[in-house]
Amino acid sequence: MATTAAAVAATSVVVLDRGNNTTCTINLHGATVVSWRVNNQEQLFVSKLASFDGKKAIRGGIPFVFPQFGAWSFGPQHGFARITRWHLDRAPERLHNGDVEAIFSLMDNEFTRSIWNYQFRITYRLILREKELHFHIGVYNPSKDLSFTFNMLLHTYLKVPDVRRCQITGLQGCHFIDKTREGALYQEGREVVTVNEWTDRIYQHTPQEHVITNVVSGRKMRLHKYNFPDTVIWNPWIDRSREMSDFGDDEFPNMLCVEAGNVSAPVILLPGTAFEASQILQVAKCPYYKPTKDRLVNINYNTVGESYHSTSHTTGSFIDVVSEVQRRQMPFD
Ligand code: TA6
Repeated sequence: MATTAAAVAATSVVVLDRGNNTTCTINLHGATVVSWRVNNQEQLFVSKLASFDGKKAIRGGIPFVFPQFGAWSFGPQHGFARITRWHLDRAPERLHNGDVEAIFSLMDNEFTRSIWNYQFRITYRLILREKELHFHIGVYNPSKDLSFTFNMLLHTYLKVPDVRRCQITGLQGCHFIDKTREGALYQEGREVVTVNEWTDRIYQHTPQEHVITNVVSGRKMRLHKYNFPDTVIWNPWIDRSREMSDFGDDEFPNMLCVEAGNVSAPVILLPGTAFEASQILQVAKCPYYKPTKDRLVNINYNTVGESYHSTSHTTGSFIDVVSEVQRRQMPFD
């Protein structure tokens, strides 16, 4: 019996449910996070005109950009990962501390090799916590002799009551490529960045943390990133909105893209090596929510910081500790 589109659609959705109306929904089409609800409050924007046909990228949520950011002469804009069906490696599982985890993966296949003839394996681990969503990504090059280079980015669409009231920290002094001004390079002078017009900027070498104010219900969203050196800020405003068939002309005030990624310089992955990157999104009350002591009780920051070295990590920062904790709790792959 042919599998109906509805059946495919039905089996394309994976839900992490932590209870207390805190859930995260992932569509296997692109492993796109299409919903993150914290105490029944949706944190992510998905266009009412978004397509779920299993072909087009989903307009909203958190599309996974790989192996190309932006226009691509060999393949689709923003790469093929967001328009390919991913595999569910580990179904949602409740961890001992009440968090819920699931693991997704994408490997090269006939379609991807027809565009980009490299072997690869991506593992995408999502952990749903009380007020946080954790993203741990590993890219592995199983080849014996071929290196490859790639961009990777989490194209996060935050849901906001009014984008004009949002402020983004952590960009002051950073250089940025302004795609609204022919890709010219500028330096950010503002302590907090606001969005009051078409904005499409690739900020380079940004710090590990951004706080975005006035997201859902006036809260702050804390974005912590690791091994994602760049931050893209995007809002299409009215003119670009009209150019997108899967985006309502009146929707731009209610979304803001803050995207952690490897964009300005591609990652080079040698044969037999792996690359890791992480992001934590945290719904912060004002002042922001601090992880409860019990989560880190047996962890001596210094020991972890000191003992944990690898080519691509610096020691001692919050994210390292968290990644290290989880790596020790649950081996990466
Ligand atoms: O990440 C910002 C951006 O690259 C913008 O230039 C804009 O094109 C946006 O992505 C959406 O791209 P898409 O291919 O999803 O229409």
